[in-house]
Amino acid sequence: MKKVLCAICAMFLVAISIPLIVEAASPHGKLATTWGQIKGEGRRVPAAPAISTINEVILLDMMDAANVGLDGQGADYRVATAEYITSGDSGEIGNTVIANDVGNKRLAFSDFVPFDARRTWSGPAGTITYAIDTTGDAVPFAGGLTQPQTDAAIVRATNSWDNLNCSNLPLVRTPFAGDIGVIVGEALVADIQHAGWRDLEFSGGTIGATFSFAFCDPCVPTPVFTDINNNGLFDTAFREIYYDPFVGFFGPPRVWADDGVTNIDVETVALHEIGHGLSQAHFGKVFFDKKGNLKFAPKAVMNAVYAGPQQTLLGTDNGGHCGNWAQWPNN
Ligand SMILES: [Ca+2]
Ligand SMILES: [Ca+2]
Ligand SMILES: [Ca+2]
Ligand SMILES: [Zn+2]
Repeated sequence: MKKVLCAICAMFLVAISIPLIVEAASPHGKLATTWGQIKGEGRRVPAAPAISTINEVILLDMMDAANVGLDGQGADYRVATAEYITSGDSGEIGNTVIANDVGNKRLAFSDFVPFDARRTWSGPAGTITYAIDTTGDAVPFAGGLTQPQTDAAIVRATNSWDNLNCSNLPLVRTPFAGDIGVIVGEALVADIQHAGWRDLEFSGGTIGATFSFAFCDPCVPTPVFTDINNNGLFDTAFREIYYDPFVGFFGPPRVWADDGVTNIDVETVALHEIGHGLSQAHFGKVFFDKKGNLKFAPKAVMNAVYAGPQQTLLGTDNGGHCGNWAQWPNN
């Protein structure tokens, strides 16, 4: 909770520093235009910008702050992208955002390199490790779930990916009792990290996000991300998953469930986020029809919007996973 309160402070800073963020974000043409007009009119408060824009400004600020911290530590990785998923009843659609200070934006997306010696938190060659925060962060503020229950739901979701026949990918848990979460200055112990429900507060309809960190060389003043296996993708260092604590932005505590019926279902969201952890992007067209009903083409766990419990992987989810991992670690 302490850190969520700190997040409040950080968000006030976001509000104050929005014009600066906007100028830094000039490659995001839409953002720059919107805020530039506001600035030109001398107004402090925008006239109802799209909620997704606010979601993304806040995500970008989290990423910038994390990267400033990593600069100070002399780390050889930086957060490069964040992918967020929204709840279907929010009327918003999730997206991917790219950190402001990513120098070589052309290679926006990243993937793990087999046998990458830089991933010292990874398992023996060919193993992808994961870790789940078991501190108080593992307990959502509402819904009554306990740490063992959220832990079990995340493990079930992990096993759904691990059990796909097309890949021989061992997903191995790293036991760790401390507070996990590099974005908030906590531990790095695995390739895929579940940081919990109490580290970051997302805005709008965002219910979860996965941050992708990639290796850089050099890392200062602007990170140049590496591609040591020349596959056209940044080399993933690790990925972190955060679950949203409050509806909207510090609204009522968000209710999380694990019965496979009640929203918001932990296993379903974990399944989606672990998909990102395993390098899958969002898939499928998602839109609202004229009556405001959510539509998918096709329906997939990797759709950018949560539409209720879906604890099994669907066709395109399997296809995407097999495309990424069938040859691992020989690719
Ligand atoms: Ca944590
Ligand atoms: Ca929220
Ligand atoms: Ca690469
Ligand atoms: Zn997503």
